[in-house]
Amino acid sequence: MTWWKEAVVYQIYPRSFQDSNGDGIGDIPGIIQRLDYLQTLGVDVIWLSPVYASPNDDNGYDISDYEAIHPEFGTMEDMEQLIDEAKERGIRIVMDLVVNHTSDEHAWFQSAKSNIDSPYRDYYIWRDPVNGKAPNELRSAFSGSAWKYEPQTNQYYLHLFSKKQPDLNWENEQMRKDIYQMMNRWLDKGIGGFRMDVIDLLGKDADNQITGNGPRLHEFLKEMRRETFEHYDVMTVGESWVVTPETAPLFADESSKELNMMFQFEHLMLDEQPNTSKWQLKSLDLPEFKQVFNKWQTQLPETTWNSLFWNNHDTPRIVSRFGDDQTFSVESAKMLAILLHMMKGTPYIYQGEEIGMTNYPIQQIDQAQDIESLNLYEEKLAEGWTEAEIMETINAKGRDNARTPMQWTAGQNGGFTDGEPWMTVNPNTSEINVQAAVNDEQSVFYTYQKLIHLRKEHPIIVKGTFKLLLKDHPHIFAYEREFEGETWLVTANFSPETIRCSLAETSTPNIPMIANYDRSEYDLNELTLAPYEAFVVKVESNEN
Ligand code: TEU
Ligand code: CA
Repeated sequence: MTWWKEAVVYQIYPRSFQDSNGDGIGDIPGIIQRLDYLQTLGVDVIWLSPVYASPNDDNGYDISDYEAIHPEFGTMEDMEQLIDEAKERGIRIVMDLVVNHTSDEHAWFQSAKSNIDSPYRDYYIWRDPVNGKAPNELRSAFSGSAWKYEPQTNQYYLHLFSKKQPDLNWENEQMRKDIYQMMNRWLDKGIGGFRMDVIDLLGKDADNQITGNGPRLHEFLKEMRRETFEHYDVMTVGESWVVTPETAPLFADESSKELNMMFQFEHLMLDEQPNTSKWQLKSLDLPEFKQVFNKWQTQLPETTWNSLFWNNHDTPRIVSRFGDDQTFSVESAKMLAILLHMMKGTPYIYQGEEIGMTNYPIQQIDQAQDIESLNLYEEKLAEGWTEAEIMETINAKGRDNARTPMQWTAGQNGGFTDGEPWMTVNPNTSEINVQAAVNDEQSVFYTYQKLIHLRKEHPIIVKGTFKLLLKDHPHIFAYEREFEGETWLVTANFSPETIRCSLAETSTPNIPMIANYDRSEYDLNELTLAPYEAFVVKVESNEN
C-alpha cells in the first residue's frame, strides 16, 4: 500500500506543543486536545518526536527506556489513547525511532559500563586507549571528541552525539534482535510507522572512522524491514544529512526493500560555507538552490519516493531563514508553502510552520536550551570567535528557534501553558497564533489547508513530472508539473523586490489555482510579481 505517497505529515515536538497540566511542558493529553485542529488543517499523519523515558540531555533523543513514556509527557495509556483518538480522525501516529544510540542511563549501558563481562558490553562500541588517549580523531556532532573515557573499565566508548548518547553497536546480532522486538511491540499498538533518526550512521565502522553509509548499513536495514515493519501497512522515513540522489535509492527504492523515503538536507545546507558547518553562514544563491531542487525532483528513479520539508525541530524557522519575517512575513510564508507543496513527494509540516511562526533571537547564551548550541558556544569561544559572532550564528541556525512553544493564542504564554513555560514563548504570539489564523481567511493557515486539499484533489501534484524554468533567474523560482496532458505552472518571486518577467508567448488570462496575492488572473506574457508573490495556474496544454 502506498497511502503515504498521497499523505501530508505534521511533525509535533511534544515538549513545545500543548501543556495540559500546568507544569509548563507540552504533553500527550495536550496533543489529544489539539487533534481537532490538526484534522481541520487536513493532515493525515503526525510524526511525534520522542516521548520515551529520557534524561533529556538531547531533549528525548537520548532514550533510557524505549517502552516507557517520559512521565513529563504522560503515561503509556495516554499514548495508546492518542493513537486511538488520532485513528478516529483518520490520522496515523508515526513514532521517532532513535536506534543509533541510547541514553547512558539506559539499563543496557548501565550494565555495560560497570562490568566488562556484562552481556550488554558489546551492545556499545568500546576501545582501549591509544597512547593514553582517545582511540582516534572521530568528532561528535555536538563538539569535541566522539570518545569518552570510562575509568571503571579503562576503555573509551563512542558517542557521535552527546557524551550521554553512547552509540549502539549494530554488529551485535542480539542487540539488533532486541531492537526489532521493541519495534514490533510498538507496531502492534497500531502506530503508523517510524521516522528513523540518523539512519545512515547504523553501519558505522569506528576503527576506520567511517560514520555514514558504512559497509553493512543496507544489510542491517533490509534485515530490520524483514523482521519488523514489512508485516504492517505503515510508512518509514529515514533521516540522513549526507544522502544524495545517487544513494537515496539504496534506502528508498521499492527494489531496495528498506524504507519508503528519505529526509535529505541538501537544500538546507546552501546558506553555509561549503564543506564547513551550518555555523559558517553564507547568503543563499537562488540558481544553486533551484538546481538542488531540480536534481531531487528529476534524478530519482520513478520507483524511489521523496520527502519535502522546510523545517523540523533541528532547523531555524523557514520564514526567517529564506523568507522575510519583518516586512513580508505572511506573503513569504505563503510563497514558501506554495513553492514546496506543489512539488513531487510527501510534504512534512513542522508545528507552527502552518501559521508562519518565526525564529526567536536570544541575547545571551544562558537563554539557550539546546546542548548543540551550548557546546558550540564553548568550542567557538576557544577558537577565538567573538561573543557577537557566536550569538549571530546561533540566532541564525540554532535549533532552539524551532523549539519555542506553539503559539495558540495572543494570550498569556500564547495559550501553550497556564504555568511557567519550559522555554520562553515568542512575544510575537500577539500577532502570530492559531486563534488569529483560523479566524482570518487570508492567513498562512488557510494557504496550507488549501495546498493539502489541492494535493488530495489533483493527481498531477502526486504523480506529475517536474520541469524547472528560468533556471538562472536570480529571483524567480518557476517550474511546471505535467500529468496526462495537463500542465500546471508554479511561479514564486523569492525576493522583496517587484520583478517583471515573461513566462509564455501567449497572453491568455490564467486563473490561479492558489496564490498569495488577491489577483483574479495572470498574464504569463507580461508578469509583474510583487514581493514574494507566488501563484499556481493550470496552463492550457498546447496539444489540444
Ligand atoms: O539529528 C541528526 C543530526 O545530525 C542533527 O543533530 C544535525 O547534525 C544537527 O541538528 C544540525 O544542526 C537527529 C535528531 O533530529 C536530532 O534532534 C538529534 O539531536 C540527533 O539526531 C541525535 O539523536
Ligand atoms: Ca505538561
